[in-house]
Amino acid sequence: MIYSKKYTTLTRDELKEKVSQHMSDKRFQHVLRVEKKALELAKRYDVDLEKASIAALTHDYAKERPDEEMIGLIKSEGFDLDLINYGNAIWHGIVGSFLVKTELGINDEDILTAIELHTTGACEMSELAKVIYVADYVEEGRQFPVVVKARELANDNLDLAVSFETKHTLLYLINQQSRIYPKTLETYNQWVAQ
Ligand code: DGI
Ligand code: FE
Ligand code: FE
Repeated sequence: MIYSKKYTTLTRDELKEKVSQHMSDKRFQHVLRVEKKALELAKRYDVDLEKASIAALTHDYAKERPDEEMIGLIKSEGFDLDLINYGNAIWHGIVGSFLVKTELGINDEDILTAIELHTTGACEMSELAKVIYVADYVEEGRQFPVVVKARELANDNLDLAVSFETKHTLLYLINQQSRIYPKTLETYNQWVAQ
């Protein structure tokens, strides 16, 4: 894909190169599969393809940052201090969106919000945010049992795919006795609860 330069001065190859420098090859391959799926969903649901590509390539940009660096940013940049009670699973989207802006120079709010929400979802999500949230869950490398159903829903109805993913992520987290971030619960109440 040829970028228009509206959202980043980098070419797609330059952006890929910068992202790959911050993660293992295994995770970078996941990022490329998320981009592939995000582009497929963006075409189907009439979302800007360039924004989908950029958001997908950068969504896990901060996934391998040291915890100390992330905690430092939470404190110095005025993020909700409750975040410190969680881990990188929750930080990498929220703080990651800040790093994508400051280190990669991407300023588009829709892209940054899609990165920010990609793990927890939110009550209100743009179509781009839904595409990234769902593409991350159903990309071809994912293997958990319910992914087959999630892929079907992603193909048929983006909102039903968001709801299904939210429900099954929460079920998974409860089974693991993980701490639930309040925004994850808000997403559940909005998208799943009767
Ligand atoms: O970064 P990825 O592994 O590609 O995927 P992700 O960003 O969607 O999710 C990262 C992890 O975060 C995943 O194992 C699910 C988990 N997660 C989602 N919501 C919550 C959560 N973990 C905790 N502890 N609490 C949550 O509310
Ligand atoms: Fe992630
Ligand atoms: Fe991911």
